[in-house]
Amino acid sequence: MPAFKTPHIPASEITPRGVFLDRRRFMAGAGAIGLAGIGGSSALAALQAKKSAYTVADTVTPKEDATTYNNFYEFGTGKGDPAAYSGDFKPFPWKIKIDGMVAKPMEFDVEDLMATMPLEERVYRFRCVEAWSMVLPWTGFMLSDLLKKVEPLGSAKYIAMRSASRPEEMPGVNYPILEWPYREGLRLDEAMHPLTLMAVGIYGDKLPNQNGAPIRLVVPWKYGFKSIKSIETITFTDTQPETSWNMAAANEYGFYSNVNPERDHPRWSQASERVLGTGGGFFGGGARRDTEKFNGYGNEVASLYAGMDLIENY
Ligand SMILES: Nc1nc2c(c(=O)[nH]1)N[C@H]1C(S)=C(S)[C@@H](COP(=O)(O)O)O[C@H]1N2
Ligand SMILES: [Mo]
Repeated sequence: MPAFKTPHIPASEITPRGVFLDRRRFMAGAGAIGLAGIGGSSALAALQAKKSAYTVADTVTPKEDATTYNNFYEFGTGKGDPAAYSGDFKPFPWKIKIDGMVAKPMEFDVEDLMATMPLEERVYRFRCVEAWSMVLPWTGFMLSDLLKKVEPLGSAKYIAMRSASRPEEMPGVNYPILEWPYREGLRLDEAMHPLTLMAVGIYGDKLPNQNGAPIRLVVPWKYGFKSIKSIETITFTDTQPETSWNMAAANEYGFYSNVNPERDHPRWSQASERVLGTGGGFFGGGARRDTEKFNGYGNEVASLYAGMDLIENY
């Protein structure tokens, strides 16, 4: 990636909410994201985002790879299926409903959110549990900024999220591959963490259907399956929510699913990963790199798990 000058970022944006950032890593990448903007598409005007200090210096994965090699089982289990079979999916108009243990249950129109929420562009590392990884420029807002609007009750401890399930538009949900609708959850402190992003775009443009249009979660220190796509409902609860992958194979996929090179998947090592779009090779090929604990975000999130056994709580 060519070297670009790092843009001036006001001090107020460098440590949002007083959270400590590894500036060496995050700042070095802040310039690179300008690249997506310069070559940007016309839809960029619809997604006005400021550059975020929550940006890693890693080389961004080519768009071609990130939009054609996907997991989105509602459209099939093959890596090429989501791009091939999501053409009938209609991401707009879209409502997202937030309810459960809150003072003000609300429903939001996603195009309104795109126009009114403080959008940021953030380059994040993303690590799939299948031991491949990528680096994507997301456009989105902090989930905490949305959750605060519904005034969560003090008794709420988790959020449960559900994707759309539309047999007419999503061929995969006609087969019992997973529990539909796809469901995921987070502990409330994880959900409120400033790194937890609600994404509405990638590469400066709206999300392609295969990447979770029109709105999906991104939790960069957890395995990719926690980052639920095409979200319809968020429900506050006081009990740990069920998750589709845990229901499918509880000994393989836990609730926390923090990236952890020390805890192998029962069927493969998690010590290293294939970086999509690097090192030549074929469809989905890529050079290997060592996997970092919390996917490299330990400075920001390790304190959430102080005192927890992360081998037991996988
Ligand atoms: N609704 C839904 N969300 C999902 C999935 C899915 O099958 N259905 N797959 C997950 C997995 S395993 C990964 S690795 C990421 C892939 O996101 P990407 O297409 O942006 O790479 O989406 C996650 N979110
Ligand atoms: Mo994944």
